Order: sequence, then structure tokens, then C-alpha cells
Amino acid sequence: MSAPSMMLYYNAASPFARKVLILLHETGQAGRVGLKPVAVTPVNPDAEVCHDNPCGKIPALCLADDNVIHDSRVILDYLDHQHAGHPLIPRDGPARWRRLTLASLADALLDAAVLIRYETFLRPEEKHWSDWLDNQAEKISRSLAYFETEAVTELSAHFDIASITLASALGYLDFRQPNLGWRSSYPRLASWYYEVSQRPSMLETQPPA
Ligand code: 99T
Repeated sequence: MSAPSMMLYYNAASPFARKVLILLHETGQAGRVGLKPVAVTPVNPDAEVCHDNPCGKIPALCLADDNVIHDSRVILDYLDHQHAGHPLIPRDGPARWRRLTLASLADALLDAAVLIRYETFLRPEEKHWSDWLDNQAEKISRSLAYFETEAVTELSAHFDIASITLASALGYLDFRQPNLGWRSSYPRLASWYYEVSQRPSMLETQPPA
């Protein structure tokens, strides 16, 4: 196999980076991208990442021509145009907007979960803002309730951008909020997640134990 032509700034704990890794596995492109592990938080930026992505966030994908693509949504779109198989982001029609909207809701759920992580892990305990934390948690539960009642059947139809993003989000909840107990409130989602978790792309990209 030839050497990877692209390089991804990533961290095994990042659900946004995991989305990229899952898509690479699902589309047979994992060998095309070398992985560069970095540890970044809003209060611990990495100089190299900031050079390539001014906002300092991961994932960021460095291409062979030195261009850099960042934000997981843009990276997934780029990589989905680099393989010959069935697209994982519908190219047009109502399916495109529906699947992107579901993916966007899962991304928003993830944003809330990452903000909770930063507030509780990075800020001193006496400065934690409980109203703000509660409202981030509400965003998560409203989103999960929507997926449970309005979208599980659709999600089951394809493992694509919407499913990849939601699966990464649920994996991140298990990783960072193991006591949340979301499965008992959202049993259909739990059974969907159990099924998709058996995919090689999911098994090979699990967050650290
Ligand atoms: O905010 C920072 O400066 C550093 N944080 C990040 O780079 C996080 C890592 S997840 N990435 C994002 O927030 C990317 C979000 C963007 N919209 C995308 O790529 O989709 C780390 C989670 C954890 O450690 O628990």
C-alpha cells in the first residue's frame, strides 16, 4: 500500500475526529490518511494545530498540496467526494437536506456534551454555572427525544452522514457521561446504537477505555 497522502490532526477522545475515522473506514480510505495525535482544549492550544487551523480545533485535515480542511463537517464532505462508492452524504434532493439536518442535530448534541465536559473538567468547581450546565443537558435530552420518536426508522435505513454523526455522539455520551443512563429513556435509539456499534468502522474507532 502507498504512503498516506493526507494527515489528520486528531485525538482518540474527540467525537468529531471519530466521525472522520468512521467515514474513512466505511469508504475504504483509511490507508490514505496518516494520523497525528494532539491534545487540545480551549485553554491548552497546540501551536501546530493553530498554524493549520486558526481556531485551534481538531479535526483538521492537511492535504498533499498543503491546503488544510477543517471542521469535521467539511472534512466528511471532502472525503465523501474522494471515493467511487455510494456517497454517504446524499448529493441532492430532499434526502440531502434531511440527512444533513439530522447530522446537524447530532453535531449540536455533541457541542453541548463537549461544552459540559469543558465546564466540569476545565473550570474550577466553585465557578461551575449550574443553570448553564442544566441547559446544555436539556439540549442533549431534547435532541435524544427527537431521534427516538422522529428519526430512528429513517436512521436504520442507511449508515451515512446522519448515522455516523449520531453514533459518534452516543459513543461520546457513553465515554464522558457514563452514568447518564440514556438507554432506559430512549430504548429504540439504544437498540439502533447496539446494532451500528457492531460495524467494523465503529469497533475500530472506539474512544479510549
Ligand atoms: O475548543 C478548542 O479549542 C479545542 N477543542 C477541540 O478541538 C474539540 C475537540 S473534541 N473539537 C471541536 O470542538 C470541533 C468542533 C467542530 N465543529 C467540528 O470539527 O465539527 C474533544 C472532546 C473531549 O476531549 O472530550
